[in-house]
Amino acid sequence: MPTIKTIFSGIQPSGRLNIGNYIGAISQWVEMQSHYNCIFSVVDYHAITVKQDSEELRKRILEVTKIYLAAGIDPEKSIIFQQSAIPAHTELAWIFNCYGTHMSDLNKMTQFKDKSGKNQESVSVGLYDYPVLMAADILLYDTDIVPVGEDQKQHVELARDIARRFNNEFGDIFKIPQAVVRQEGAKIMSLLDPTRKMSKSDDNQNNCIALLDDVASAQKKIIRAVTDSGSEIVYDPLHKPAIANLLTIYAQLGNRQIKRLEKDYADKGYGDFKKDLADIVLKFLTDFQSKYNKISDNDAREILEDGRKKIEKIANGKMERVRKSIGVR
Ligand code: ATP
Ligand code: LTN
Repeated sequence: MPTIKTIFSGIQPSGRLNIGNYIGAISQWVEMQSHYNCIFSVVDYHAITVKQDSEELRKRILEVTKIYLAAGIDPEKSIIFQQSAIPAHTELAWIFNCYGTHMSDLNKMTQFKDKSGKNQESVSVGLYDYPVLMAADILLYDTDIVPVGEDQKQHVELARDIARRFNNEFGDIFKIPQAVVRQEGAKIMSLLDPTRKMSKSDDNQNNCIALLDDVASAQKKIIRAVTDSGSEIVYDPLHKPAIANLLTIYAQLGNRQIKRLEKDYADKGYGDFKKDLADIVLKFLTDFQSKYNKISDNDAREILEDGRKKIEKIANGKMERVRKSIGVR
């Protein structure tokens, strides 16, 4: 019998989750959970690599959990847990800091460069070390596949390198994982600047449609989204990045093919197109939020606790092997 593959992924509770997180990551997870062993984490120790307000963070951890559930992650099929509830993640990250990771690896990470900007000397060491914690998350559970958006591919590549180096030194302890990125929608761009990723920690929330946005203001954001020169509605990311992005959002949230949309809008202008897209967004968010509002904070707490119980043994088993292999046991 072929063994069922393991999927691991996570989102940081660091801001208001948006349709980029949904399209690039969560919607893929929902499709995968019927075919694989799935583990989805609320990666709170990743969130604290940048300053968080503690009350806000506590609230966001439950919010992200409820978003997973509302999006269709089924706790009967998938394990949902909070990263900080399993101390093995940070312990393994420390060990990987010492074995398997080189300074030169982390110096190459584009997310660190983007997020630290001009303040490279004053940002937290945690932000720099962030990909090592991510490698620990993934490798702890013998993960085969990591479904993520485009921006995370480099981090999964590093997890592969760390696993290989560790295995070379200590024997066959970690499985080599693989990133899986959606063909369409792996990088949803900002509504006002289609050269930048839509990002939940963006200071200007007019760039993003949050999953919990008030639907009327979400519609307005679509109507105000920038467009490209010309008037044709065609998918051409190089020359028409704004329209390509809006077409992708339309296709993903409205369950249509981009080719079909191009035909449907062949004789229409940007105004009609954006008005229809605003309706698609309204329908999607209304439906999503009605599911979200039925889930209580207590439901979320219970699900995280169930997840912790289910996963603890696996993490501890792997850590025992790791501790023995490096000689601390
Ligand atoms: P932050 O701005 O706080 O770094 P983020 O919006 O980039 O947050 P993450 O928590 O880093 O979100 O990402 C969660 C998941 O969502 C990852 O798999 C990431 O690749 C995916 N993702 C994030 N933004 C987008 C986007 N604009 N398009 C597609 N996928 C995305
Ligand atoms: N770095 C990821 C979040 C994350 C993750 C993971 C994703 C932390 N650990 C393990 C997949 C697997 C991000 O999206 N910013």
